Amino acid sequence: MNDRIISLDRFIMSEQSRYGGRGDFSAILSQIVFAAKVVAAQVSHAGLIEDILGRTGQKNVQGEEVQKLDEYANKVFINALNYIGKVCVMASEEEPDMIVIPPEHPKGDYVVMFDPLDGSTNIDVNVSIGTIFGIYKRVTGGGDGKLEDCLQTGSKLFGAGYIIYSSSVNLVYTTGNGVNVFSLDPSVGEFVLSNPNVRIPARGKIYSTNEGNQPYWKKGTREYIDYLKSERNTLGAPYSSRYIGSLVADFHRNLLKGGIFLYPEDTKDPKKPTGKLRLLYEANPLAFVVEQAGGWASTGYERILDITPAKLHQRVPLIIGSKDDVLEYEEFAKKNLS
Ligand code: AHM
Ligand code: MG
Repeated sequence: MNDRIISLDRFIMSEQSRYGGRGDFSAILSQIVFAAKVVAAQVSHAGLIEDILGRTGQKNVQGEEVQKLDEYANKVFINALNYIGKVCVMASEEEPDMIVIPPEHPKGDYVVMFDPLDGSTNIDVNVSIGTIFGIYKRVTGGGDGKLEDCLQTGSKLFGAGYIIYSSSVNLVYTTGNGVNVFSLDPSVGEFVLSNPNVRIPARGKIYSTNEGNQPYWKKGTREYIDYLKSERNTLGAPYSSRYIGSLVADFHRNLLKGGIFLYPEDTKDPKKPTGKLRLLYEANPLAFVVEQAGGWASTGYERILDITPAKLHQRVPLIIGSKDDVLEYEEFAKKNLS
């Protein structure tokens, strides 16, 4: 075998020796990788399997229709992590409450937050979707994990990442020492390092937002997007617009090419005045990844990783990507406050 090919297992082992761990975190990551492969296999068959594709007719805790593949992915990740003795509690975007570890299994020192299948409204139309995860050390003593283990600020993340199910399957993760991208080689069923130590450009040429929400945006956001589309901006030329509508896919493109993603606060739905995306399962893990790659993530008013969560399914405005772009957005947003 070509010794320049670095498998994910080899990479995880070398990282473990760097931070002197006992292997608990590595075991969690290996289970996430296993679950990702199982989900990837189902995603690639989704168009073929009638009872997987499509809706269940039920609503999830966010009041949204649940897709069958969401439920499937949710179960796969729970079942991959709940018996290994390394996790004390989990929480998922698809579950109303914390996920307790069954009494027959030992409890560990880590807490896992995840969105099992983000962008799931795109499943039916064969657009990229993803899984997002964040991993914390527990703050409570021992035994079953508690709500306070789940409600930690993002700055306490021990590791975070995402998987993107697309023309190829990528796993992107960080343990606070840079960001690495792995690609699944389907011929051997293993992830191999494809983009080591990714750095996001300080400024991009792409903005990514659901512009259909413009009538509901605050003045600062409207002025910022108009500015990007003009020749008055820092580039001296209009930015390009790219919006897939799958956070993981929009984020991944901007991570590699540079750019800014915005899901700002809006007045469209009075029940969601602070935007759509969830702090624990979406914003925090991606904010940790982007900062590790040299980027920035903000609500427009404060750093995402500094927010103290008040509840499991808390939503936040999310402005994330190239650092200079996100900081420039903050100036527009803050000016609008006065
Ligand atoms: P989901 O977790 O229910 O899939 O919703 C999150 C998704 C993100 O992937 C994406 O950025 C956003 O919702 C798109 O929302 P909209 O359709 O309002 O533009
Ligand atoms: Mg989601």
